[in-house]
Amino acid sequence: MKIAVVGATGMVGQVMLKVLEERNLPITELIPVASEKSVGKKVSYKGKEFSIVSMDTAISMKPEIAIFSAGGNTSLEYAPKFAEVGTVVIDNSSAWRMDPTKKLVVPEINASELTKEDKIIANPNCSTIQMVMVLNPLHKKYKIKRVIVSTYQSVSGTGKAAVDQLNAEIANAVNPGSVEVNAVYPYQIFKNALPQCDVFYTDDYTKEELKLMNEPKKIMGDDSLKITATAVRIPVQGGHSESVNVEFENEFDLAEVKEILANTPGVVLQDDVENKVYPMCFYSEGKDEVFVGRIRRDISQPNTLNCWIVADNLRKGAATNAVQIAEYLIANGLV
Ligand code: A2P
Ligand code: 11C
Repeated sequence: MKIAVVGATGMVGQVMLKVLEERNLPITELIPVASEKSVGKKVSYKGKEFSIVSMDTAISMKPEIAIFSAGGNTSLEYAPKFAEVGTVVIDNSSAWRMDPTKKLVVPEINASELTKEDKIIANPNCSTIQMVMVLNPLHKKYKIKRVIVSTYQSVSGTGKAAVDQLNAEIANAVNPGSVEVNAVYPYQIFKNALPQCDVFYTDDYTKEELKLMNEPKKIMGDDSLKITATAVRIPVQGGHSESVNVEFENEFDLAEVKEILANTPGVVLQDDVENKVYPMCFYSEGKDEVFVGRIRRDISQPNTLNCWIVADNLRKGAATNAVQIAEYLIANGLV
């Protein structure tokens, strides 16, 4: 199996290489791809060095699968070119997610929709993935009426430049003026919480909030879901956290909710307030699972609960989910 990783030098691309290695995919040839300026640079995989190649070289090598994380414009331009030579593209950008001709996949939820005809498959947004992993099993059992989500998102979701901004601001707090700050956010992020993730779009919602409001409907296959979101950037480096309020059509039993989540593959229940057990981004970093806790009734209205959902945004939120799609394609003979 020839697999190309497009954007192999980037934050998500680097994690993809790590996840591919850990999960031991049957790769006979790894093709790392990045922009022209990186051609010839080395990346490591399974203890060996691999040279970065250009897009055109990678296309000429006709990989069976190409996992993209190189930005939306790169995907729009190049994913169809890979598809034309028979490659199945798994794309981590937002470019194809809401295209009705493309599938938007979280393997635990809707991988069974995939067929041999799908040549460009979209990987959802990080904050969406962790939320639907928890919502989907509960929706099946109690039918969700409305969701109110507020996110607390790590700077790694914005990329390396944002991680550098946070670290520079921390260094300057200790030694003022010691490090140059190249700000990617409109304000300082250290000691701050920015109620803006990505750019403002329709009706004064940000692009990130609209992804949270629209992508779950497609993944869970239910347009009737009502979701409203507020996305906030906080000064943490790895792991997004979400406060989620869920109103159901039907009554639920709290113990049963916890049991359902404890038995959901890919979800880890961390819910024992007496012993101060609840999910935290600090501990989610480097893990592939989605963590859920603080599950409690919303006592202000019937059939409603609150919970706290945490995951590593670069892992299950991006690289791991994409690699799981590749695993599904391979296991089911779809490539
Ligand atoms: P490069 O390192 O050569 O710029 P991040 O999301 O961390 O910013 O990373 C983006 C990734 O996408 C990097 O690996 C980057 O490569 C790659 N990339 C950006 N533009 C292109 C392009 N036009 N063709 C191929 N790879 C690209
Ligand atoms: C963030 N969710 O944390 C974004 C990053 O659509 O894949 C990923 C953007 C996307 O800012």
